[in-house]
Amino acid sequence: MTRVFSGIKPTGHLTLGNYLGAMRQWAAADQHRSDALFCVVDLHALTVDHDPARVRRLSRQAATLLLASGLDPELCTVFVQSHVDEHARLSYLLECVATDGEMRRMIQYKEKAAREQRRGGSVRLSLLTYPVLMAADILAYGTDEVPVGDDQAQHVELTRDLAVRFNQRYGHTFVVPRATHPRVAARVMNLQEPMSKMGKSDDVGPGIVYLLDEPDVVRKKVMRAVTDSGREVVYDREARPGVANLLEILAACSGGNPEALADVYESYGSLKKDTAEAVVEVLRPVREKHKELCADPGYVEGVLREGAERARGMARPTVDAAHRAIGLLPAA
Ligand code: AQP
Repeated sequence: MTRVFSGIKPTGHLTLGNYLGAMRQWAAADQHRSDALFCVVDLHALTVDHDPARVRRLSRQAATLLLASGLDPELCTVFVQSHVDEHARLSYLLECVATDGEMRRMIQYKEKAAREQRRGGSVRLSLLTYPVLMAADILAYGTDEVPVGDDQAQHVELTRDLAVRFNQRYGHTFVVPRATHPRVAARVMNLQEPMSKMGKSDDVGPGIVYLLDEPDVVRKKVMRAVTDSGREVVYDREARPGVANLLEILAACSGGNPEALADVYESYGSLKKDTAEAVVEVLRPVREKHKELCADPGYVEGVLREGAERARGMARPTVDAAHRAIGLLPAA
């Protein structure tokens, strides 16, 4: 059976981008057709300036939202990365096959390092090595497929390179995984800055739709989305990024395709109105389920406890094999 692994970082409140680019597909498709693991990758949240209590809160909220979005612990494994030591163990071994140059070429590193400096902070070493930890997350489970948004494609490519290099140097140890992306909305853009990805820890808050935003807040954000100077509704990502973003969001929420939808609308106003309603409807069941789950925190804790136990059992044989292959003495 195909092994699928993916994760979500508790660096902020989860967004419509996280949902349309990743979570929705995990719940609707991946958990049903594969042996899948979904993880709150909390160690990755420590790579930038963070408040410990907030990370803990956001980790619990992210886990709850994964379940609210439809992940079923009977079908897949849901857990928190730091509860499974194998991730950090394998990360160090992979650091011994990765190079400094490779890390510095990562686009997300360049963007996030620049942002930390803009905010007056320093760049943590873990921000540079973050893609290696992500490779460890994936490789520890013998993963075949990594369903992610577009922005993670370069990191999955690096994971493949590290797996191949390790296998060539030390003998076959890792499955070489591949990334899969959704057909539409693989990169949802910020509604106020449609040339930038909608990211949960961005500075441009009004351009970000959060999964737990009230319906009226969602409507307001979509109705105020920046559009382009033209008047006609056309789907052109380069020349009309604002309108293209709305068409993609509408297509992802209503099941159409962005080019065909462009022909249906004669004004930006009606496109925004329908997009706002479509987003409100897509998020409604998630918000409702989230509320239900919050009333039963013991259930979520139990899912995470069992998930971590299962994940540990799956990761340990591969990480032990890597430990031996690279030249370390097995513990007696
Ligand atoms: N805007 C997006 N459009 C489509 N997919 C997206 N994803 C994130 N943003 C978009 C996908 O969501 C999954 C989880 O992402 P993540 O939380 O691990 O980290 P990220 O990609 O760095 O997401 P953010 O929201 O931009 O976080 P910050 O601001 O902290 O860096 C991934 O599959 C991702 O592709």
